Amino acid sequence: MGTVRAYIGLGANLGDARATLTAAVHALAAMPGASLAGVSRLYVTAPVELIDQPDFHNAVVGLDVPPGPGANTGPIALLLALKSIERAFGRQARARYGPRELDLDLLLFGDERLTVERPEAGRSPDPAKAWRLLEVPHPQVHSRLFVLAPLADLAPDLVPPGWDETVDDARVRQVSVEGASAVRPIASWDGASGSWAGTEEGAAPDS
Ligand code: PH2
Ligand code: MG
Ligand code: MG
Repeated sequence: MGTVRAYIGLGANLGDARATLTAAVHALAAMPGASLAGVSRLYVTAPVELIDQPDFHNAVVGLDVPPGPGANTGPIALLLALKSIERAFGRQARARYGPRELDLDLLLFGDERLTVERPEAGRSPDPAKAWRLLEVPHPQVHSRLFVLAPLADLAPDLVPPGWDETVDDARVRQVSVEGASAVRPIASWDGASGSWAGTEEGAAPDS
């Protein structure tokens, strides 16, 4: 039946963010029917929108999933699965853009473009933002270096549906807006150990 390549944005800035994101990669890989297609480098990133909060750790995961739509397949089912992983990792309801234990955002779902009402279980626990629609591609991918940089590690030449440039061209443009120091790669994914290899001082040398 084939699969669809989805991209998931991972972020955390509370607790042991690196350990949380590592465990989240394993939780994504363990989803029924899903297989891990790639893991970006791990980045330490300056907070955007709400600046007065700790730095984030961010990464992007490529996941091959059944295309759907079925009872447990397709973009809505994937969104619900992401929300349930967030809850399993202790995600609490907090201010929009504020600190979080784990944020999993559905960035891209193959070539699909959709804008739909979120099913009940996919809504934010915060009533002030529960109305938000699910949009794929995620509307903020294009203007956030903390997403573009890790996404460009995996798919630099991809032109997401509705865009007129590649992921890497968008990344370069956004570097000129935010400055190169806004996102700092600190480690590369090591499939053999199932973790990012590298220290907070810098990424492991390419090998
Ligand atoms: N997430 C936000 C708001 N601001 N800043 C960075 N650097 N990384 C994030 O993941 C992030 C953010 C809301 O989801
Ligand atoms: Mg987010
Ligand atoms: Mg989110």
